[in-house]
Amino acid sequence: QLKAVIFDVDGTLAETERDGHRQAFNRAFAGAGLDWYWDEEIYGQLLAVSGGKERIQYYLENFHLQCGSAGNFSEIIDCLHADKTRYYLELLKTRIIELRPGVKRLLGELREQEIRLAIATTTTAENVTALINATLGESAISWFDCIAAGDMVSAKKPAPDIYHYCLQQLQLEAKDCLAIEDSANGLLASVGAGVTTLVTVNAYTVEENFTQAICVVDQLGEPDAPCQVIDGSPIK
Ligand code: XBP
Ligand code: MG
Repeated sequence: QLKAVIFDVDGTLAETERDGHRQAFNRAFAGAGLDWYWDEEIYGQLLAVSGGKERIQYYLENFHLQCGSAGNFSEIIDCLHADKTRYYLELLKTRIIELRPGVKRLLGELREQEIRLAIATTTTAENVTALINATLGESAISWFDCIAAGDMVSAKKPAPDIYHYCLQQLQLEAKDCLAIEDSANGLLASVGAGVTTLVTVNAYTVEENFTQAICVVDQLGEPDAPCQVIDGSPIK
């Protein structure tokens, strides 16, 4: 019997990447006097690297250090990422980022059935809280028994660590849970921890490989706009 549903955040609860995280990264770069700019296309490629700090590191090494050694940029990256988080939190206050279809409905139905809720995400806990507050109200964060986020583990998705951590916090076994993810990296993480996973794709992830998912849908669905089940084979 299902005891808990573990939700990813970015791309699953809400479309936070293109007009949220991406914009915040660009503001942090501009604020630091860097001429870096992540357009939608580059950002789509960079999403293959989960974790904002890891994404900046990858960009630096692959787009700016063609002939030199990577060196140790961790302090600069930490600073840029802290600025980026600040801008993202500001963005959530000023711009309305809505939950994806079916998310609020599903959370309510799971609560009614006393199925526990949890979060397993690569982004920071403060970003999760701000998104939940902005979309569901300040009391909604208490609906979640565990917020497993960001640097609580050292290896981010696609590593399974954040799911292992979440299961440990919930004191549940993988077989008692269902994960909901939007990306191949997320799916690798959840399946890697042995958690059966439903995938709800979005524009950035629709062509990825989801063959390990139990089911792939275009969105979580509302009674008047049901979800479509789609093929999760990679399009390349
Ligand atoms: C989300 C991410 C995050 C966000 C940015 O992946 O990869 O890096 O893009 O957040 P998932 P931070 O949905 O699989 O958790 O900059 O806070 O890392
Ligand atoms: Mg995601």
